[in-house]
This record gives sequence, structure tokens and C-alpha cells, in this order.
Amino acid sequence: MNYIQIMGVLKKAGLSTVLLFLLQAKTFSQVQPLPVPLRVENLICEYKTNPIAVDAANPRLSWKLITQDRGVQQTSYEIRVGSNAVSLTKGKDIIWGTGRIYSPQSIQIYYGGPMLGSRQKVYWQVRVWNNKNQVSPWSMVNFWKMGLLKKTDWTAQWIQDTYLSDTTGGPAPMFRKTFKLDRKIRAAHLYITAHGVFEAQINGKRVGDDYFAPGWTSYNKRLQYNVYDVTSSILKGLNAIGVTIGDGWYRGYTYNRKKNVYGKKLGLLCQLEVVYTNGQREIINSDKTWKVAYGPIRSSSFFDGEVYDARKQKPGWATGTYKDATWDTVKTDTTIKANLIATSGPTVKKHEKFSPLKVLTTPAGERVVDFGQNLVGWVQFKLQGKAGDTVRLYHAEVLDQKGNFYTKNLRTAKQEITYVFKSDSVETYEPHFTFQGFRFMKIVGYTGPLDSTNVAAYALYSDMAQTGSFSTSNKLVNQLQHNIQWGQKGNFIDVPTDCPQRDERMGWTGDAQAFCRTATFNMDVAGFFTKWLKDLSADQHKDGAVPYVIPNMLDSTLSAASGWSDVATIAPWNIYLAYNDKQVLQQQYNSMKAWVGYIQRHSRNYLWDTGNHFGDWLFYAGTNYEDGAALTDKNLIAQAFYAHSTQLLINAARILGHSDDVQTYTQLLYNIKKAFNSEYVTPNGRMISGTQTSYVLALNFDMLPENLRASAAKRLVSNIEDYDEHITTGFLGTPYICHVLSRFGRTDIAYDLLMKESYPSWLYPVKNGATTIWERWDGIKPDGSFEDPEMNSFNHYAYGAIGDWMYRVVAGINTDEDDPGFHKIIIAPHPGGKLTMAQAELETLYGKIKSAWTIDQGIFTLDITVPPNTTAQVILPSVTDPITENGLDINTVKEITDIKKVGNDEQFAVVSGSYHFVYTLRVPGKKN
Ligand code: RAM
Repeated sequence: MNYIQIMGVLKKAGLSTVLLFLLQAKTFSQVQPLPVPLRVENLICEYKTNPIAVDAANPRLSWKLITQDRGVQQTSYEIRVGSNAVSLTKGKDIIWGTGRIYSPQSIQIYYGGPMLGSRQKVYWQVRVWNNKNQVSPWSMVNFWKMGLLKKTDWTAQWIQDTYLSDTTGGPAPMFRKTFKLDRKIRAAHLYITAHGVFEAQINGKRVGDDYFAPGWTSYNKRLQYNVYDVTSSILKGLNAIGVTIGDGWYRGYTYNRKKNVYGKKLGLLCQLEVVYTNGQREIINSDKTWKVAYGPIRSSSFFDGEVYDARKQKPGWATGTYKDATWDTVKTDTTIKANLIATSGPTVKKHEKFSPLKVLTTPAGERVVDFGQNLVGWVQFKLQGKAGDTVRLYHAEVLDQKGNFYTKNLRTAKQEITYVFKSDSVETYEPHFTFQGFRFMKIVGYTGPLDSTNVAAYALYSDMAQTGSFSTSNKLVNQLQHNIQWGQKGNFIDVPTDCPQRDERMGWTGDAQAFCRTATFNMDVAGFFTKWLKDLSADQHKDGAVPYVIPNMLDSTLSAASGWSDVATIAPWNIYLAYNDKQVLQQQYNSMKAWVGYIQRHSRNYLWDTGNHFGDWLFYAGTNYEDGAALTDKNLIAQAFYAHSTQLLINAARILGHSDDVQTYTQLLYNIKKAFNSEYVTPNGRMISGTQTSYVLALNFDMLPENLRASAAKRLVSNIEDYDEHITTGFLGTPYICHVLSRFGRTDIAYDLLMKESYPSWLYPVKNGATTIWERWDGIKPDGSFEDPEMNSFNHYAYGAIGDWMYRVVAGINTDEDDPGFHKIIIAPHPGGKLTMAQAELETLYGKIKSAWTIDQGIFTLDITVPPNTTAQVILPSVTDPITENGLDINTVKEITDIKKVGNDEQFAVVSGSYHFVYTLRVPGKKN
């Protein structure tokens, strides 16, 4: 929590004295650093700072230790929780005090106090002791507030417009209500959700900065509500609330133009809860007293865009004095409430702004703005037309070979904004309930100037903090990292989608599992995946089959594909590794088990060779299937993933203490691997599909007996060489290929793949101007033409799964899987690929890890940072002695221990802190 936030908290609590004190302390601290060697900061509750809609009965608390010293370990902590911030700081009225707990644990600690009720707000503080006999002062005060925990807390009623027909694509209803508040207000919170997506206003001011709320979940079972602190918008006297609702995921068009997936009628459910200074509560519910009308949003759709007629605006419609005599009454529906849950993951917010890079006229004579980045969001404009004139915006990811605006790959998605001017003066507009995947915007119906003063593109995505950065001395690799991050931004819009532009945009499970681990490096995705995995459990079929897409809006038969449904085991495991989040394993355990159970029941003699599988989707197919196609047998893949899911289930069972399951599934795993070897591997270790993916999966999932592994790795390398060091894997082999090569000592070949610039490779799209990851290795073919527009997205993250290897191997930041969440860190950089520099940073729950290396004339330097309360194992490559740390021989540095040589590497343990290592690299073939 920063200074401003604490001021806000204290101000709300009316703590002027404490405020003054802190203010002075701060001023003092600016003059002179605080004489505090140990502090506690970044207090988070369920991955959020001061959340106001918690529905976990025992929310988890984490904090970071701040210190300049090396070798700092927490030895004990004390948490105190109270219902009043001032009393808390005085140690009074504590509702849960842990006392001093002798434990190094500083993350994921369960609140263990009395059960908290709906709306209850509690404040908390922490202090810690360390191994240097230091104690921190009490941290600043943070809080969390509980959501509405009981069905009966909802006194509001669902309201709908009176339009009775199925109106997918119809106007967005606007609901409004005025109310008077006579007394002094202490706090006001809006609890709100919709069938559709909503935008709320109070007294003409937008509520919050979320977009597409309440997000996308398995609505029939789990519908999120959002909570906003609206205290500052509420007035004493006359007030008004207004809410507009768009089709969104609820009933908007989706895959195959399917509509009304969750229902035909849009609806609003909200309660504005006001607490007066005397403690009394008044609730303004959505109910039959509300009014409804249609306004300027004539239609809205994620795929097709928005039609906005400014002439139909209703100025001041969400203010108290607006006259609504002509507005309709609403229909009410008192039934559906059981599925309500608090919003848990990050909500979608507006992020980067892009000004036009170029404004061009294409050979076809169209006016196009190039924003320079393929992004997901929308265009905001400030344009002047004539009342009644229409301006249209179209959105495309690419220009074609001739330089013309290209939208064929959007299939039926229109991505079109239609705006009708209400006046002859400048008008400002941005869409509400739609988003576009685009880099280029074509404008029709406007001929005036276009520049950074009147058009801008905004990126919208789930509000995940950026946690990772990665860069090297190679610009193309840096652009690849940029493209991976933008692939993540564009496809993490409340759910992980395959693509954000064409008429698809679904939570394809295969893509999500492939990319998930990379995602954990780039951004804080703990809340994002935890939420989505709950939808996976909700939509998983009774027999354990996991649908192709989550939330599932496809036919129920479209489920249980190998490498896709395995997201059920892979994603929870990755979240566990990144955040030491045992709860996600607990939450998903039944689902994981059910998925493995499904495969078990569909196998004969432990062999899963039935069902429909996508296989190694979009592998290199050559120019035709006889020309070097890298086709891997789908059942071989299925068997490998069967083993992998079973292994992850065993891992989870072990962590959760389900020892019977550990035994049962270990036996099962043995049989799965045996069946794999007898069906797909010759006694000498040759696989029936001699492809990269085949060897990669067999090696990565430990399918082969030990004695066949080294030769299998050789076969993989020779296959890569047969393709002139090109990658030929699809979605399933790609995430692991470089890891397998590194594990078997061929990081050099992994670098060859990474650095390859010709098709198929990661850098081929980069060389072709990509600013995101493409769905196919050759979205734009070497001859400049496009791949089949039926499936050619230029913003698909799956191949971006190489990011994980870049962080973990190139820069070398890893977590020990036996002590995850980066509590025990492994720093093992792997120079190669002619790089002279690579660096990565990762903000973990403990703090920032850094690994940055350079090579200059044979001298290797490595700068690392190991956060407080963690330790690291450092593995330095190709070492010649001596290694120095800040000029001292490492053998003389007390924070460095257990130094040993393993081959050409040198390994040792370090305690927390920053280090600067230097040594001369071995010259291969030369005795050093
Ligand atoms: C297409 C997309 C998606 C993939 C499925 C199988 O819709 O390429 O990414 O997961 O096919």
C-alpha cells in the first residue's frame, strides 16, 4: 500500500490525528531515510490490495519484507486484525491477533479469526522478526471487506426491459432510479451484476473503471457481482443511479453465430447500500420502481462492434433532476439469485493508449490509420461532422500484400463502429460493450484531418500487474518477447481466449494450457486463472470430460480432447508453482481426478486410443502432407498427456496429503507408460512418429525408460537438423521443445531454433513485422500471401509458450518445484545464440528476482537479486576460476555457501540480497 492509499484509508476512517502523524513521518522520511532496517509492505489479501468483495471465509494474507540487508529470513510474524483502524494501531479491539508465531511463512497465510459476516470490513497489520534479531515496526494498515455471503443479503430484484422478443443485437436498455438521502453519509457501496455487461453511473459520474463487468463465467452456475465504493459520488439530498446493459457474452453472438447462449433477456440486479453516520443502513434496490428507456447504443456486440446514434442521447439521464416521465416501467423477476459470487479475479480495465503511427490512403483508396501495434480494445475519437452524418470505423490486424485493408480473416465478425453525429460541432466517442482486435482502422464518412489530437487506440485487458520483463542484446528476440506480452494482453480479457478478433474469441483450453506457465512470468495471473478454473470445474461434464472451451457454450459432445482438456491438471499445477498456491490444487483436485478418471474409463489396457483429438495442432505441414510434414500420431500424443495429467494428479495428491491416491495413481502411471512403450516405441527407442513433438513429449513427460532417453534426445536433434534447425511442432510440442533440448544438454540447438529467422520459426513472424504472436507459423507465407482466412489469427498466444524457456533458461530464473512460489529460487543462466546480454526480472510474492548477464570479450558477469525471505541456488555455466563477487573471491563471501563444481558449472547457495559475479568463460576445447 502506498502513501496515497493509506491516506485514503485513514481519511475514510476519519483518522486525522494518525494522518497528521504519518504525514510528518513521511516528510521526515524524505529528508532522512527511515532508520528502520526491516519493514513490511505490500500487504495483500487474496492477491489484492484492500479488496472490497471477499467471499472466502478464510482469506489468505501475504506480505513482503523490505530490507537493504543480505541474508534476511523471517523467523516469526504477528498479524492483528480489528474492525477499527485507529484502535488497531493502538493494539485495541483486536478481533484476531496471532500473537508471535514462529514461522518463516510470509505468503498465503489463512485468516484464522472469528467468522466474518457479510459486508464486514476489517483492518489488518503485520510485523515480523528476522534472523538478525531485528523486528519491524507494525506495517501500515490495510483492509479487506467481505462481500454478500448469503443469498438473503440480496434484497434487490432482477429487472428487465419490457421488450419481449429475443433482441440479440437490439438497443442497450438504460435503467434509472432517483432517490433521496436525508442524513449524513458515512459510506456507500454499489453491489451490482447483470445478465449482459453493464456500465453504471451515479449522479452522472461513471462508477468505477471496469469494462465488460461482470465478466464471463459459467453464468448459470456462477454469476459474479462487482462492488464499488461510491461514497464520494453520493450526495445528501437527491441522487440518481443509471445503468446501461449490453448483450456481452450473455446473449451476444458467439461462435457459429450462436446467440442467446445464456438467455434472451438482459437484466440488472443491484443494490446501493448507504450507511449513515449513525450506523443505519439504507438500501436502494433494483426493483419495480425503476424506469427503463433506450438511448444512443442501438446495438452492441463483441464480434460486430457498436452502433451509436448520438442524436438519441439522453443528456443528464443518470442525474436526479432528469425528467423521465416518458420512460417505461420495468419487469421484475424475483427468482434467480443462488448463483451469485463476488468477482474474484482482476477485472478488465483500460490500459495503454496508442496514437496514430501513420495515416495512409491504401491503393484501394481507403483511409486507414496504423496504430503500430496489434492490440485489443477500441478507438476513441473527437471528430467534427454534421448532425445526422454517419462515420464508420472498421478494424483489421493487417494490410494485404498490396497494402490494402484486410478483414477476411475476421470471418463473420464485423468489428465495425457506426456513429451518427448529433451536431455540427466536435463530438467525442468511445465504444461501450464491444472490443476489437486490430492494428489498422479504416474510416469511412469522414474526410477531415486525422492525427493524435483526434484519434487514439486504447488497449483493454484484465488488470493483471505486469510482473516480468525479459530482454537481450538481440532486437528480434526482444520483439518476440514484446509480441508474447501483447498476445497475453489481447487474449486475457476476463477469460483466456484463443483469439480476440474473428468470430471465435473463446476460452480454448489447449491454448490456455500451452501458454499458462509463460503467462505466470509476464503478469500476475493467480486470480485470473483461479477464477477461470472454477468455471472449468463448473462446466466439466459429470463423467469428467472437460469441454474444448471454458466457459462452455459449445455442444456437450465437444469435449475430452487430449492436450486441451489437460488444462484441468496443467493450469492448477502452474499456478501452484508460481505462487505456492495450495488452495488452487485443493479447489481443483476433484476436477483433476475426474479428468484422469474419464481417460481411465475410455482406455483399454491402459491405452487411450479413442476419441477425437486435435493432435499437435498447426504443426508444420510442409507444402503438402508428403513434403516434410511433421505429423504426430494423435493417439501417441493422447497417451503422453494421459501420463502427464496422471503425474500432476499424483503431485497434487502428495501435496494435499492424499496418500491413497498417490499410491493408486502411481501404479496407474506405471501402466500408462508401459502401454505407451509397447504401443509406440521400438525396443531400441525409435518412436512410431519420428517427429519433434513425438520425442519432445516422450522426453518431457518421462515416458521412456532411462536407458532410451539419451538416444531419443539424439533422434530429436537429428530430426531438427533434418529440417535445417527449424521447429516443426504445433501447439502441443512447442511449449516443451527447448526445455527438452536444454535438459539433455543441447541448449545450443534450442538457441538455433530460437534464433532461426526463416519459416517455420519464432522469429519469422517478427521479421515479417508481427507485433503479436500468430496462430500459425506462416500466417503470412514466405511469398507474402496469407494463410487460409478461415483460420488465420494474428493474435494467438499458443506459440508464445517459448517465453517460459526464455525466462527460465536464457535468463535462468526458476523456482525449485519442491519449494515453489520462488521461495527457493534457482538461478541458472544459459548464455548462447550469440547473445552478449540477457536479463529478466520477476516480481514474485516475496519481491523482485533479477538475473542479468553479459558477455564481453570472454568475461561473464551476472547480476542477481534474491528477495528477502528466500534463498537461491546459483548455477554458473562454463566457469574458470576464480569467480568474484563484487571483487571478492566467492570463497570468501559469507553469504555464499556450498560451493561445488559440477562438470563445467559451478554451483552454490546464496541468501537473499543482490550479487555481482564476474569470471572468465571457458573456451570450449581448451584446457582452462
Ligand atoms: C481453432 C483455434 C484454437 C484451437 C482450436 C482447436 O479454433 O486455432 O486456437 O484451440 O482451433
